[in-house]
Amino acid sequence: MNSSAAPAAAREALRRAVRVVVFTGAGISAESGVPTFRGAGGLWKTFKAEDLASPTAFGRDPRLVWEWYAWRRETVGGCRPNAAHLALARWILGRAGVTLVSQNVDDLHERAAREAAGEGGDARRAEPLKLHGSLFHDHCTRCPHRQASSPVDAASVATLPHCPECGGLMRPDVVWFGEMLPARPVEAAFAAAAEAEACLVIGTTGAVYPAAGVVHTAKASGARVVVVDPGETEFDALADVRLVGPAGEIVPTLLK
Ligand code: BJW
Ligand code: ZN
Repeated sequence: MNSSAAPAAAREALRRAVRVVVFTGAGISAESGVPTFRGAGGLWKTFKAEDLASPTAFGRDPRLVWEWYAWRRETVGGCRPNAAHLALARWILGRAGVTLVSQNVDDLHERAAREAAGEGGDARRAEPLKLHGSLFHDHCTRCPHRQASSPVDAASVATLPHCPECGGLMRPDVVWFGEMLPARPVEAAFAAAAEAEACLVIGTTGAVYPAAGVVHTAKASGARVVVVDPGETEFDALADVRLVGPAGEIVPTLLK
């Protein structure tokens, strides 16, 4: 499809669909100032983000990994939802049948949902199924205790957050490589994908599984797939429509 026909084709695919699954990744938050994982923005100090997000890295040096997460919490805390998060939240609240699935651990979809819903609205309808956990929760490495995050002192292992129930070391409540994804959001995401007539993918390389399987499931079930990304992604070959550019520019126009 030539690039001038793509926006109309994407709008038509979304307009015709009764059920839509939206699948987002780090790229949707890039224009808010949240660093992505891969590529030039994926470095912290001299470390690759991909190498820090692992149980091995945490086992080797929990202080370093906690320092990185504390930095990310602070960074995300200072960011605001951008035009793409907000357009998406308003669109979801304005129609039925949309399931938002996100790999992101930031809370920008949730904040956009609250902003779009305003006083008294039901923001929960525009909150995402979070496949990789939440930056703003911790869980214990020894027992099932989970809690909302509080400020982290990463000066030494002794000052890191410890469990109020068993004294074990707490860790960020996110999914690292080699770990299982949370069952309930995963099941809901794949069920929505299997029923969707359209799948809108925004800002993800599509390299990480099983999350990327949501888009493959939607495609295999007959959904038309629209990909919004300024770069190449693993979904380009299966996309029915590619909209090449930043989410903050493309998504508001697409969902107007
Ligand atoms: C813009 C933009 C703008 C820029 N606008 N766009 C099948 C095949 C191969 C491997 C596997 C497989 N199944 C499982 C695996 C192993 C592994 C995996 O997938 N590896 C591959 C990388 C090779 N998966 C796992 O280990 C998963 N667990 C698992 O499989 O368990 C099963 C099991 C367990 C035990 C025993 C046996 C089996 C877990 C994966 C967890 C991923 N976790 C992370 C970290 C989360 C915590 C944290 O944030 O700290 O999740 S890794 C990281 O990648 C993060 C992200 O959610 C995820 C995806 O990244 P994303 O969103 O694609 O970001 P980027 O940076 O890669 O891309 C940004 C995109 O935005 C780019 O396309 C840009 O162009 C674009 N962009 N500006 C729009 N303005
Ligand atoms: Zn504990």
